[in-house]
Amino acid sequence: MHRHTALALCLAAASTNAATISFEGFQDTEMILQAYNGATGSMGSAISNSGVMFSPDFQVGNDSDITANVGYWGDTAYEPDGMGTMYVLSPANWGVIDVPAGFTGQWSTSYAAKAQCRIDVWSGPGGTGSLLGWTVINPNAQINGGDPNGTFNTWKVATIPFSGTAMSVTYNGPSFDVRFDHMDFGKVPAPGAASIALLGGLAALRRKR
Ligand SMILES: [Ca+2]
Ligand SMILES: [Ca+2]
Ligand SMILES: [Ca+2]
Repeated sequence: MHRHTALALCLAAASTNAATISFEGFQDTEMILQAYNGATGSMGSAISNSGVMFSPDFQVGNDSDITANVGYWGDTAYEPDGMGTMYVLSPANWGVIDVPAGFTGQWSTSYAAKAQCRIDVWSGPGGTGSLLGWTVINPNAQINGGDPNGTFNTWKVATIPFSGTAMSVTYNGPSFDVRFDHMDFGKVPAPGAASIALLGGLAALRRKR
């Protein structure tokens, strides 16, 4: 098979049922709700039709340095993707993200945590079916400061790989104390991407010699 044809097929396969959520374009403290599912969040923001639905427990905070929204909700710095991030505001310390069309391979997110939470990936909607994968997110050192302010300013990536098809992701943990950004559903870093980087590296090495 021609190399370019193989690459194109590989990219097409990787994009099936995949979505990246960056939490940009919301009002401060807006519930995300159906904003990534062809409708709107609680304050009318419509983002995309990616087939991802958030229970009312999930809200967006915009970096207060940029939006002049004071406080707590946008108390972030060095966000990995824009200036909006997601937090949970849940009396039950629980929230669910549904993807009715399903996604495969892995779920991943950037996070800045001041408290521990657990994320589970389920085969059915609403946190039902088989538990396909899970991770515990632990606090990662948060220090004050950044761009120029923000006490959620140290970011890491959490990844849950799994087999089969997932239809929901649940959050178990406190309100406010974990911030999320750049959340990927079914986006696996393609072996092709690594190969291209490797080839680039080899080419650079050759040029140096
Ligand atoms: Ca920022
Ligand atoms: Ca900031
Ligand atoms: Ca963002």
